[in-house]
Amino acid sequence: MKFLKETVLAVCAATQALALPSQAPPGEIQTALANLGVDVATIPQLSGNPTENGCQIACNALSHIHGSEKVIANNTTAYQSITHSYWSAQQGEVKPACIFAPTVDTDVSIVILLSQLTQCPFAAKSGGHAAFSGASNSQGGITILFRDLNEITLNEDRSVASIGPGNNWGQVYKALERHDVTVVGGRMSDIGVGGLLTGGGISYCSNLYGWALDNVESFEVVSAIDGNILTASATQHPDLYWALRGGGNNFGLVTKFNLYTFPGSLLRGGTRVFSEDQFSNVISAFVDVAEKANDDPNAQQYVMFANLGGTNVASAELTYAQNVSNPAIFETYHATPAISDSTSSRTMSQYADDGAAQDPYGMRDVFWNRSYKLDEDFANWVVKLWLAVLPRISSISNAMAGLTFQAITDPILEKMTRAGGNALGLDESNGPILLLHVLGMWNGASGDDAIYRLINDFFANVTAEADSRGLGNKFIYMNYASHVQDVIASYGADNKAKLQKIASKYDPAGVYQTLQPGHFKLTRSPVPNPY
Ligand SMILES: Cc1cc2nc3c(=O)[nH]c(=O)nc-3n(C[C@H](O)[C@H](O)[C@H](O)COP(=O)(O)OP(=O)(O)OC[C@H]3O[C@@H](n4cnc5c(N)ncnc54)[C@H](O)[C@@H]3O)c2cc1C
Ligand SMILES: *[C@@H]1O[C@H](CO)[C@@H](O)[C@H](O)[C@H]1NC(C)=O
Ligand SMILES: *[C@@H]1O[C@H](CO)[C@@H](O)[C@H](O)[C@H]1NC(C)=O
Ligand SMILES: *[C@@H]1O[C@H](CO)[C@@H](O)[C@H](O)[C@H]1NC(C)=O
Ligand SMILES: *[C@@H]1O[C@H](CO)[C@@H](O)[C@H](O)[C@H]1NC(C)=O
Ligand SMILES: CC(=O)N[C@H]1CO[C@H](CO)[C@@H](O)[C@@H]1O
Repeated sequence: MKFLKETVLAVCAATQALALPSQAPPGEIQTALANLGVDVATIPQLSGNPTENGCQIACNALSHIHGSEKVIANNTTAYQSITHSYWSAQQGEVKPACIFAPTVDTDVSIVILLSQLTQCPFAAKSGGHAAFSGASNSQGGITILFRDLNEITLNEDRSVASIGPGNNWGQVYKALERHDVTVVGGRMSDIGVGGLLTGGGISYCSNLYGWALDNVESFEVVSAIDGNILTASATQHPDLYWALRGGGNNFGLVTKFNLYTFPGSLLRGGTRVFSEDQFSNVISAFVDVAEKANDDPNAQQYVMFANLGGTNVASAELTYAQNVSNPAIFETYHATPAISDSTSSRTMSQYADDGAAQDPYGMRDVFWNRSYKLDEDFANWVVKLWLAVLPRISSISNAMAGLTFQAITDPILEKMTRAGGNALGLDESNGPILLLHVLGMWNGASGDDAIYRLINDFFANVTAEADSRGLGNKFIYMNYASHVQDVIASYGADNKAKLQKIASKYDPAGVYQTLQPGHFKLTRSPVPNPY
């Protein structure tokens, strides 16, 4: 970083020229930048030209401070390859004014302060798997690309791994397997560390250890006030630690996740595919395994119902966190005849790579979710309704959709109370919970409205039926939620109020909620629901 010297007045002038709301007094931001070695008054772009827009000023200032390696300009091939690296087409279409790739945590501090000074909005990309537009790519603003914050280290006794947000889970598992340990993380290699951990995190080991956010020892997070790096743990800033476990990107950008480790990394499992005549047996097996999670927490499952090439199938992913063949807990599945079965023993990283190999990029995608109380009759009713919806989806060109069942089991809910608990608003009295999500994939924006409306209507009907059976549950899982769902409200009024209070303590100007408009905000869904 270049160290710069000079006067204060020019900056105040530049800031006043931009006449901007939501920010700390410019003098304070400037002092904070000076503490990081940046004298904004010496940056020509910042000290002058009020005819330029804030984002041009911010991008030019970043180039001035960091040089061109960390700042990827609009219209370059590097820029294009990064915008093409998002999972969904909706995010790839977003065009930031520039992309900034920090290499140390204080680079993130500087960009957060510069954003306030210029009022240029930003978004941050870890694995880029959030599906909807703007979640981790900023239209006309600065996209912060975590790619190079890619540390993976173990502490001396190997009990805690320190992971930078530039990693995906495949990189994490591979590095840790060399030391014969693993962490609770995503099930596919290419999912990012950052989004998964701040929203939830369902892993192959969740019945054993809980969701990923309940296995974070501490977060290192950039304060919007002065760019300082705060540690949030059970003992330091415990309110922030609670809020970061489910509060998404509203409290700060996390520059390091310190995760508890667990021994071993061998799994035995695979995909078992069933035909439609077995669906009621599959649902019965799903409910049975979910209810017995406390008897043998090595087991993990999800089941997707979809139409493949004209045939309705249920595809069950059944894994066991030890190298054991045919564990008793999967008995009801094993008693049900399958069309195919890919079960084998694999390391966590092999398993996650195999999953990622089937994960297409560049489609238009949507995730949409609701949760309900687990109940076998209701689950059968839901699948019947879904089978009625599937032909409507296949009539949209190049579209496919799957309905997935997962369970938030008693042992998972019990772990949610760990170290002061998390922000999700779930407790054991709710459980076990049936988490439903629909994944839609299609080509061409002309299909957007039909797909969104269809999934919206499906969930409206399912929710009405659940309510009439007394099986309603308000929780919405952020990491599977759609752009029109208000996730934070689903955590309950008390948790929402508590989250807002913590945000106003650590980010009184609301920088992470207003200058970072993408993804789920404390008071709203990413976009209003028009359906
Ligand atoms: C194919 C597929 C498989 C999936 N499998 C699983 C699974 O096994 N288990 C599960 O629980 N979920 C799963 N998900 C859901 C997944 O957890 C979410 O999509 C998650 O948001 C992806 O995180 P990311 O870092 O890749 O996304 P990004 O789009 O990079 O980030 C998502 C959001 O998190 C914010 N964010 C990222 N990094 C940080 C940070 N360091 N600090 C603060 N905010 C940050 C971003 O700004 C953005 O708003 C899956 C999704 C897909 C598409
Ligand atoms: C952007 O790219 C287009 C072609 O892709 C080129 O014609 C144009 O000159 C470029 N603009 C800048 C500012 O580099
Ligand atoms: C990118 O540059 C082009 C000119 O090449 C310009 O028209 C466009 O507005 C720029 N996009 C952004 C997001 O700044
Ligand atoms: C896993 O168990 C199978 C037998 O069920 C055995 O053949 C295989 O070697 C084991 N794999 C490892 C890595 O221990
Ligand atoms: C669900 O309800 C809506 C009206 O609320 C209706 O239009 C739709 O056809 C229903 N059925 C399905 C399968 O979505
Ligand atoms: C809390 C929330 O976002 N609820 C929405 C969930 O989806 C239904 C439609 O499926 C909406 O009506 C709810 O407002």
